Amino acid sequence: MNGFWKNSSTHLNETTDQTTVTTAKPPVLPACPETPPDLKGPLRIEFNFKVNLDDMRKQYSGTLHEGGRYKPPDCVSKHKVAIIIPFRNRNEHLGYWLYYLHPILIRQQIDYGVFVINQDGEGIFNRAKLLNAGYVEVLKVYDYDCFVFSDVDLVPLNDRNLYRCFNNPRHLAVAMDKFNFRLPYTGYYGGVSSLSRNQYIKINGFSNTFWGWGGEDDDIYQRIVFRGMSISRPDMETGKYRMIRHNRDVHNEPNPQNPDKLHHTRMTMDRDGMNTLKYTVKKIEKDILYTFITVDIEAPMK
Ligand code: UD2
Ligand code: MN
Repeated sequence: MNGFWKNSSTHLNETTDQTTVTTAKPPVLPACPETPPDLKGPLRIEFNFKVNLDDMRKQYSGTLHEGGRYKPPDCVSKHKVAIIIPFRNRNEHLGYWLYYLHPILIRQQIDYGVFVINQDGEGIFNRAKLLNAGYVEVLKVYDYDCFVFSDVDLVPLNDRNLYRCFNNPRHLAVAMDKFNFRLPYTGYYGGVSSLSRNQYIKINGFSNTFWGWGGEDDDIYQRIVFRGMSISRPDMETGKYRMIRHNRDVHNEPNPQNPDKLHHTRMTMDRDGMNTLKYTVKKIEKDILYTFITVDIEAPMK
């Protein structure tokens, strides 16, 4: 038994001589308030220093549970959120992400875990397929009911941008510095988004077939619209983000076939998604700051 599980409803107190067994009820925690009380609003975010993960590990050892998981200590959160990050070879970005996001997520009083889904090998990158694999893997860990899908290089500039689920699929990264803090187009759904379990199931998850850079976010947008849902978004002030500057990675070139595939989403979405997902888990590493899951997604070579 450890502190992480202290929200569970009963535990047994046994005396040593076995004669009396009493059931002691732990103090009942109140529900967390709908609006977290300690949010700061606009934040200052910079990427001009080196993150020391070992310092962070020490700093968070009493707060986070192994695997990068957290529950508010004083109240019960109704938001069980898995944060899923598609990843390969971006350790520096992951450092900044962890540095800035853990304090924000803690202030937001959610019951969360951080899961980095690392693509194994040198094949072509596939962001959406990694997100699908992440969805399946996190449900083996805990009964998550909300999934936030985040690029590793995006940090919110306002902690009122809540990492939780809403009545419709949510697009969180609406005002990025790289797009001059504007939405590049109405159907833009890239960067950071959240879907509840039901919303994700309704759209058969994401496509597994968008290899390389581009289009997979537009495909997700279309799936949502074709299933009769609309997009929920924060206002443009709350939804500000900074993206860490970077070059295009190797093995993630724009794929000229991807834009054309968007004409077929309506026809193919029922046979390309969570019901056709195939991958193998190679390794699961639990750090205090995150769970790192390496998966083989059968990526073709360039
Ligand atoms: C944009 C979208 C992104 C996605 C992508 C098209 C923004 C801010 N984001 O990202 O959501 O739709 O276009 O596919 O507009 N990654 C790795 N290693 C790699 C390649 C990618 O970790 O080698 C991960 C990482 O989490 C990264 C994400 O995939 O942030 C998206 O790739 P990107 O950052 O290279 O592409 P970008 O910024 O154009
Ligand atoms: Mn990026």
